Amino acid sequence: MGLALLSAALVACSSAETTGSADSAGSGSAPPAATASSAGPTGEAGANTAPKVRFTEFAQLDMPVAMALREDDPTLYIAEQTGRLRAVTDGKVAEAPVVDLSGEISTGNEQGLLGVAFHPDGKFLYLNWTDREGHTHITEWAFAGGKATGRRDVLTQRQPYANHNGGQLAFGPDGYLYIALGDGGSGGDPQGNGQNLDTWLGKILRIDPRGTPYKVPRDNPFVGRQGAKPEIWSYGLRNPWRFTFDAKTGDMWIGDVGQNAWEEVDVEPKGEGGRNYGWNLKEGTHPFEGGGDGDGGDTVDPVIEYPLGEGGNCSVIAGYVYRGEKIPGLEGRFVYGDFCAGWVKAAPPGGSGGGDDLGTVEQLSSFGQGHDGELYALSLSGPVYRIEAAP
Ligand SMILES: [Ca+2]
Ligand SMILES: [Ca+2]
Repeated sequence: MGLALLSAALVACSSAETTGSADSAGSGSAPPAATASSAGPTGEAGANTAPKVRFTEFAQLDMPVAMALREDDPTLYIAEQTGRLRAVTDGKVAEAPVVDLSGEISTGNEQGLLGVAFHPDGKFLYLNWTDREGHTHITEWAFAGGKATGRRDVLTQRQPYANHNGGQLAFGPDGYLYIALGDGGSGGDPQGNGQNLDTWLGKILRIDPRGTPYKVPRDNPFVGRQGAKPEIWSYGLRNPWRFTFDAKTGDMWIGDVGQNAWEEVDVEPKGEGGRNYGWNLKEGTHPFEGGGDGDGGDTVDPVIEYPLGEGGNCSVIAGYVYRGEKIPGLEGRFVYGDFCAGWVKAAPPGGSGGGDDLGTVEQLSSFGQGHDGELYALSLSGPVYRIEAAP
């Protein structure tokens, strides 16, 4: 496996690495990239009112990018971009992978094994990955006794370019599988996929994956509309690498990676499908050059945006609204970060405003959420951290 290639950035990123966080044993010792938010109080929010937390490393993996849980199962299932799904129980990584796709994946910066989810019934496992030609597969395995068997392709999407493949898989509170697909790639969405309802690219899809090969929920927003794909849940997305559901409210939080200027976080009230998040008419709240004559006023603006490039920012990484009990000061706050700059922040409840700093994680790739609501942070460089209250 081409390690030099794989050690490159997950997403387009021209910036320097940052340090790991306080408890990240052995990570770099250089100071974090200078961002307004990398340490101490943020400029916009004044005093940092976030609770003090620490990032405690508890496992080391090979390019971890996604974490999933299974009902009534204490094991954490962590996807490695290099193609293996690993089981982590009590901080111990099982030697044998649950699934090994390492011989079948493509290995570009935004390719490989990208997402994992378990069906709410615990009996089926789903992975989102790109094959040797770069095309996206959503694949199912029957899961029992720690073993994945009965592999079945649920859905495939041809990819016109190597980048912007989305990646997230998550079951919503409605029991349906939501799938993130980027705009196909290149730059600026040259095919106009984000605004085209006749392609899955640049969308979040919603399906019932238990079917032949799957079923479209009858109440999907574009069912029956001519020229629109019925699997589409929401559109106008560039590269929604990660989205999550608020465990309490069911709202969806989407981190959509920006083009040249703005990184953004979108919030979707529970069950409100059919929304247009603007790309490529807009980037963040701003008109996108080359994206046409504006949005006609029917697009949904993000609740959080921050400038790309500034202070090493490159790609927003959506986390979770905190619903655990061990860090009361985080209750109801959306935890998210940036891949290159490495900062992790807690947005105020409801989202607006950038939020307060919690710390930094080198090459932050994703977040996870435990059965108890406590959060995890994954670093592409290997460590997986628990986010804990600082003593
Ligand atoms: Ca692509
Ligand atoms: Ca947008």
